[in-house]
Amino acid sequence: MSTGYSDLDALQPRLAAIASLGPAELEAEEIAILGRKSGALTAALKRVAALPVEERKRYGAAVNTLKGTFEGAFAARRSALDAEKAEREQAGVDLTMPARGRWVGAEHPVTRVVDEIVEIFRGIGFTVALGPEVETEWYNFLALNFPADHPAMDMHDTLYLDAAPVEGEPGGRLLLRTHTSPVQIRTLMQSPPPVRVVIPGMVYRNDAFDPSHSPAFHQVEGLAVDEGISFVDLKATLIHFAHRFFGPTTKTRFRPSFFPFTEPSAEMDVECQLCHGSGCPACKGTGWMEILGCGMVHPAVLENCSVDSEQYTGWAFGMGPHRIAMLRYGIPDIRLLLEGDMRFLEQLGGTQ
Ligand code: 2NL
Repeated sequence: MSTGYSDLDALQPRLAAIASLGPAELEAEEIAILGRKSGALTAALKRVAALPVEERKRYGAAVNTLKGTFEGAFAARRSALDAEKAEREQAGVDLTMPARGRWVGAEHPVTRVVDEIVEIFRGIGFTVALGPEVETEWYNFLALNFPADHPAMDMHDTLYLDAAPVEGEPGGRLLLRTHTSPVQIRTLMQSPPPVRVVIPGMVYRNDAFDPSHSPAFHQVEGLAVDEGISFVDLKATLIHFAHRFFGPTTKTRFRPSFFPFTEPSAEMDVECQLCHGSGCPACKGTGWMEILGCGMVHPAVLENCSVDSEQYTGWAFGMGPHRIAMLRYGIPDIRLLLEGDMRFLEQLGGTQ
């Protein structure tokens, strides 16, 4: 309620706040308002003497009324706190007992692996690109130089949508992307070289669950296209990646392979992370573990994206972060990374 004096009205919010003060705050506030040396209302009372007689009466009365209200509020809060304290003591609550620890959560091991991979490539000038998970046959297969009768395009391997195809282009059937390569195709079509991108994301295949397969899994792909890029750039960059990710002395090797979208193609192995090369059940006695597929971008893929394959060359890679997390942490079954079982995740999680 207004007293008609702004210095007194300014104290109203503090009056209202008393009901939620703790014991120490209550004591400090009482001194700040009513204290004999420097209390706000004590100071107001001292000003009364300096006022003209008429004013003195009215202002003095207003100060005294407010003082009474504050005194009442302090007393009420004090007895409420006393009652709470007595209740706690009776209930046997020990406020000095340390609180129970809380598990605040942690990054999923696959998320951590994806982030680390992306950060290593960002550190050498790659940018990150993302794209749709529903794609057309053209972006997912045909632009990547898959022949129209390639078995990967079969319904047994790829999840097609039960929806009308995109009209007016060959390969308009809709599907769940089986790799993140269509995002590289979109990137190349949109921005002319030089291109250096990494693409993390979910991909889908018509696979049943088993220890090393899941119908939905993560992939990270990378692409570098520029003038004068050679297989030396591919090897140097991927070896740099392996040294940053697995440690600077990690041995690597490249084996010839085949993908429709690269020529030549290779698979890259790192020394087994469990036995470090001597041979164990995890690496089937070979001492090596495959971490990615890679190769020089096939000229037909560049031409499909309207990039002149006489002027430009490039290399690309693709890897499965689930697989890499399994190699790194010695996880025997991919399903452990997908089921969200806290007993498993807590062992790897640490706290955020
Ligand atoms: C693997 C193999 C690979 C690529 C992905 C790619 C993308 C474009 C052009 C050429 Cl646009 N290549 N990506 C290249 C080689 C291998 O993935 O085993 N992934 C898990």
